[in-house]
Amino acid sequence: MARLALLSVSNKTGLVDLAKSLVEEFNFEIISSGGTALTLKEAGITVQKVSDYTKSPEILGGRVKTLHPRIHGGILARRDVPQDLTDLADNQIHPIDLVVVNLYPFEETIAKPGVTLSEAIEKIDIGGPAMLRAASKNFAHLTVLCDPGQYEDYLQELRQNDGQASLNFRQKCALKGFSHTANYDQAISTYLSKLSNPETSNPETSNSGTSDLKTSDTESTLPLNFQVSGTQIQALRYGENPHQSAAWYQTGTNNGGWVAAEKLQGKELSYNNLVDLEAARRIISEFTVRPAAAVLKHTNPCGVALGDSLKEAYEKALAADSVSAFGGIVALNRPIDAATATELTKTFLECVVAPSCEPEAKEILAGKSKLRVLTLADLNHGPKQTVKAIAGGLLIQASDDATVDPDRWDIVTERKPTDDELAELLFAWKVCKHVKSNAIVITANRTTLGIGAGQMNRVGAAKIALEQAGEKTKGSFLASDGFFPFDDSVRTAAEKGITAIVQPGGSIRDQDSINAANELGLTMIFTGMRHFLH
Ligand code: 93A
Repeated sequence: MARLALLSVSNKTGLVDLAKSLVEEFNFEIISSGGTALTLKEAGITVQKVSDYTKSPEILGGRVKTLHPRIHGGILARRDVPQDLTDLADNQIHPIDLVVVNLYPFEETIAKPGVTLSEAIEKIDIGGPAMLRAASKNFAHLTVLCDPGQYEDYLQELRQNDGQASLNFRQKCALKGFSHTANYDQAISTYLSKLSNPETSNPETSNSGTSDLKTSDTESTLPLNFQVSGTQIQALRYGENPHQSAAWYQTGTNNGGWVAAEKLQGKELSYNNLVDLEAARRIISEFTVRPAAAVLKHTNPCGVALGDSLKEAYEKALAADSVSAFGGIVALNRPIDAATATELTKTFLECVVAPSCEPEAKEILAGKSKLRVLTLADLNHGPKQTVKAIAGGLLIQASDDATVDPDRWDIVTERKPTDDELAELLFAWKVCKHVKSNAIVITANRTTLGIGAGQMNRVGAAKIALEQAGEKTKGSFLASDGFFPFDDSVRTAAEKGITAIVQPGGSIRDQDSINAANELGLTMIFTGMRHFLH
């Protein structure tokens, strides 16, 4: 038997031309579901109906057309696994070399005015995604096409490679296949979530005009199933400044994150509050083992500390830079207790967030009725992507949520850090990860002493951090979010009394910095991973 191609498409654009080339140029045999087979027959192309090939009629009004072991066995069989080939032979299944599927037009259907739920449900494709996913999974052995725009590229690929698609080409097609089914499922869940939550589908509060910022099927390996559901959670009084309008939108259909946070008291949340709270959530989620507190201003931490109790951690974080803490955002990684609540009420703060709040603490905080107090049970659950708008588009990247893993660190100096020094460097590095670049963080006793944030050169950041740490730099620790291009930073640090440094490494002059650290008796670590934050 010739090579087998399975064609089952709702959008029949380009179908006939593709099929012609497959048969005439590359000697494929074609099997197709009912409507596709009819189109091909009418164009004079030889095709076998899937129902004839499987000897199973299409049933349930078309709900079951291709869901059959002869189809899925042919797609999923590994051509290099003898048992798979035996299974194919025993069951009279032919391996399928090409799967061309595009799905029922679900989104087009629900966009029609007055569409009923049952009409929408009938446009949820089951067999198509099953084939797309199976074929994408088995890209090592076959090609999957889910978009008429790929047909010509595929034919060119065959022409250039003796009738075979290369592994690289097949892998790219598989990625597109999975992106396609992921976006498709996202559209269905968004639709159903709006139905089950009529409040959010209120035309007054939803903005369907700008909804569905779906990714195109990119070739990126990032998890880009990014989608704005078009549901407004809240109109905000204004944006970063009073002349900027702003609103808070929900992404996807999962109501987690800040949507699920409980606001116990305080003034309305502002745009800047939410931006700062998210930065606070990210930094506090680094610390789970000991009670931790972070005080932030304008998304940068101004004080971070660990303590034996939450109160102690907060007091240390506040004292780290009590001037900057005024009007700050506080994140805590333990339930707020009465003792901590009492301390919180002593300073003017914008917001406090913690996993929960004890009843007595609630009463104490209520004395500061304007203070926004939020509880967010799962502080560790962040978005998988970050988004920035640029002229004409959006930049989407995977979040910097790589776990800090000291086991992969490289101690580059003759003097090795003690366990306690290593723990302090880990603390400094975790804080530094959440400081705007260029970032320098100086710490001691699991407390920040000086933070240089957002400077245009590293020397400037170091200057600010050292100045802030003042006399306390003796025996302290330094973290830098980027490598040192020269040895001057190491020399200045040592002069001020810093004894240990953590930095990514990676400069062509790394050895100069290592030599300086050795000469001055410092211990230094290269993390091998940088954490720029812009
Ligand atoms: O109703 S389904 O979910 N059940 C199936 O078994 C099935 N197999 C293919 N939809 C199914 N399809 C879809 O039918 C394909 O994804 C494609 O969109 C469409 C093509 O049908 P036809 O060839 O009859 O026009």
